[in-house]
Amino acid sequence: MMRHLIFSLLVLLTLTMTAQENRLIPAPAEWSPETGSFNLTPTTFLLARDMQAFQDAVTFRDICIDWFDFPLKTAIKEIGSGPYIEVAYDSTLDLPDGGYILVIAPEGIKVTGKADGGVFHGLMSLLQLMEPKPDRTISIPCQTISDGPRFVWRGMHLDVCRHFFSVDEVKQYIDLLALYKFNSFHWHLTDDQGWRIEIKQYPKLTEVGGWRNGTMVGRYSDQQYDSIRYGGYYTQEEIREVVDYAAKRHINIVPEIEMPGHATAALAAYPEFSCTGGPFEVAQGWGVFPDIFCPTEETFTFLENILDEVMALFPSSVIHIGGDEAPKDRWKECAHCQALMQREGLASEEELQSYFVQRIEKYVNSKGRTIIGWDEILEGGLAPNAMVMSWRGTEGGIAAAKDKHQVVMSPNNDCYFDHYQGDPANEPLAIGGMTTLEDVYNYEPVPPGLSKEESAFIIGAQANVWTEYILNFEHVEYMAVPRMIALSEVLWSTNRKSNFDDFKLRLARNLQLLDRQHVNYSRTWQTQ
Ligand code: TNX
Repeated sequence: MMRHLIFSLLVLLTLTMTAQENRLIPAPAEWSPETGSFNLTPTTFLLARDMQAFQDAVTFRDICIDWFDFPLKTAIKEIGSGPYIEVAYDSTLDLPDGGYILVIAPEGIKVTGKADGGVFHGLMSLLQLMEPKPDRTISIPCQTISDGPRFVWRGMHLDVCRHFFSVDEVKQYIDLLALYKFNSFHWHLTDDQGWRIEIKQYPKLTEVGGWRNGTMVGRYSDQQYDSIRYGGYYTQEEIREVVDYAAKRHINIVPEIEMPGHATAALAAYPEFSCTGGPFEVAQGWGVFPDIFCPTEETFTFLENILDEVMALFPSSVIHIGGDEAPKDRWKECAHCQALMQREGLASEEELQSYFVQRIEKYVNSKGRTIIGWDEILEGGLAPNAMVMSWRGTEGGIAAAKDKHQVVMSPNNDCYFDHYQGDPANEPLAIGGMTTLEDVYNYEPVPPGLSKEESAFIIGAQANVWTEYILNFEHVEYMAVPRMIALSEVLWSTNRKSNFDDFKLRLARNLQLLDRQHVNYSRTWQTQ
């Protein structure tokens, strides 16, 4: 009887131990739990062995204050006596770039990271393991983790045009990306319904293009509008602040400036860059609009000047130029466009779009950057060095990879977080579709039918949060979380077992972290 009891107790103890330890998402490549725990106290030093690691240490200290109201002392020095967390860069680690080794022992913690992001990713794992106690110390279970990412592009997107989100809210979004080891934030800054980035040479882009005189409310089919002036934009100073905030979290921001379509807000401000001359109003409803940039020399100069300011603000090696959903009606009726097509020997308006994108690509390349565009940029011929974001399914991505172009997969079936995540009868109004947590978890970014060499051009994936039907930041959180947590495992983990039940167990524990930050995540998956 006694033996039975001891055995049961042991089983219970092991279970609670694994329960405590096994809440890391994305799942690490290798981990071994050990007995005991490290206790973080206000006298624990966070020691960096080099300047790069010191920057990560300082960011981690800030995050610990934010999350746990816990002040860690930070310094660049060798280990002395007393408990410590030590962080160091090590380019010789036998791990993929961004990988790390995290050793948690009763006497101290060591995080060694490879290349850009390694130490920080290790610290984010550490953060997920931190368990605050009532006496204001923090307990961390002993273990060793050796980890590194599967894909180099682990992205999340946010549309701030259809609805606008403040600098603070964008930072909160970036915090979530950081916690789950995303490294790319695609900031969708311009669209028909609003231009959201200050451009000094063209102040009307935000003065006029940043505001609309009403917004579609409710279902698209109802065609109802309010008449409330709505808008906002980020100053260049605010943009720099966000870029810096993200960089400290090893997240690159890819800005998107839409062309030639989704340009109504820009054309409302500067109608001279359209084919008809306007006038136009910033769009109040959703959808695809016929007035797009006209491919005149003046338009190219305008766009190049804008891109100059954008590239000065964003260090990203990749600049998103949109390229999607550009109806060709205006170009078909435009004498300038038709003459240009004749002169350049272009057989169709699709080829004219390709000419447009190639000119922009040449300009962006001349500044040492690469363009990425939605898969429509394949139509009429892909620009020579362009990367492709495949959203209308996987075909565009497959074609681009076969053509030796780098591809970020973002197919709408699996990666559109504006879709419903559960029965529409119980969910807030969404654009449509159905992408459950399980769909995201089981998503495989490398499509079948590619050879090994071709597959290497699929550099990762990204989920998109379009905000036509997402009115505030709490709703962004509801749509993005926990689906983005599932995607993080798809993108990071090399040993994903595709065991959704196991993922759900870890997720339940992991979400306790987000309760602390009052993140408005969805619980729909709990009833599926
Ligand atoms: C298509 S995805 C769009 C967006 C919409 C989205 C809604 C893409 C490149 N274009 O403009 O917001 O669908 O799901």
